[in-house]
Amino acid sequence: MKNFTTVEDVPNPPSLIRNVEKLIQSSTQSNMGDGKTLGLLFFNPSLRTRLSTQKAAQNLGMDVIVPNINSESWNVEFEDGTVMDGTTQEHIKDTIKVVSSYCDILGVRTFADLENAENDYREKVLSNFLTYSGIPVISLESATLHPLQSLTDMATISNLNIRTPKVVLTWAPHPSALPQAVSNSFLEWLPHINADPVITHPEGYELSEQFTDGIEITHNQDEAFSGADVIYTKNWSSFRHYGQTPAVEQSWTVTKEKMNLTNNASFMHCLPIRRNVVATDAVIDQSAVYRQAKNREFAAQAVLYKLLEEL
Ligand code: AN0
Ligand code: CP
Repeated sequence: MKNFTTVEDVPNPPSLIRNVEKLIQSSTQSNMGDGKTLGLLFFNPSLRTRLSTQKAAQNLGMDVIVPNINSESWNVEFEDGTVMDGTTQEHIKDTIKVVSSYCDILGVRTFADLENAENDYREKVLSNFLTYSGIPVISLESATLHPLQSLTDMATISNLNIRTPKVVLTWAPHPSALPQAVSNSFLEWLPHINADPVITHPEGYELSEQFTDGIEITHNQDEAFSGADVIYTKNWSSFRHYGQTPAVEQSWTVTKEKMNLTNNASFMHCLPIRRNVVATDAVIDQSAVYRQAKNREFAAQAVLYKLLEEL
């Protein structure tokens, strides 16, 4: 494996998912990464991705460097061909070439700006990393995908040992506009496990057909929840009216009453979660979310291992 930015970078996704499951069942350490350095650049906030990826690298004997790129470095220019006589001091191309010269593998978090669908969906920032770094690149959530989260989610669902679980991706409310990345990515990975998927969201919140093609979609959340084994919850902003948050009539917050419609489903969410907005305290407190968060470490470890094998 050369990079890890989409499921399409992975030669054998089911095998990688199995490797994560093995680590979930029995964690291991190795010296595979001795003398190797992982660099992590976060242009957006993170708790889980930052810590789980650092921990995973340590489990493999790697050194990790994580500059505070937004607060203690130069202001980065992302536009090509700009006359840099304003507030930005260093071009992203130069940042990438310099940082990668100190590293063997480079991770980057760069969220969607939710202003221009074309720029976000052609992964304007991430593509610079693939072009200029010259070393393997890991997405720590890009404008449109979050593969470390999805790999974790697939392994967490497989580990439930349900033959063909009914997996529901449900939209839930949020006070601000969020990217589609977690949901797109979840759908991109789902065909690589045995699952019967259903998507439910209010009208106006259709995801890109690139990811939903062939999957049942309903605007009736109760109907979707009926008989579900997994309730995967996420807010996202509109794809069609890009980055907007059209008003929604009824409540889409996941409650105990709604969970009672399911087949005793596991409630999953990538976190961070707005309590009593996205889902109620009672739902979150009895959910799989902490297991999911812990499994991020194992997903990152399995990915780093694969990249180190080919260095
Ligand atoms: C981000 C998102 O929705 O993409 C990160 C999730 C892992 N969430 C927020 O910004 C709240
Ligand atoms: N789920 C996730 O990626 O969390 P962070 O944004 O805290 O890294």
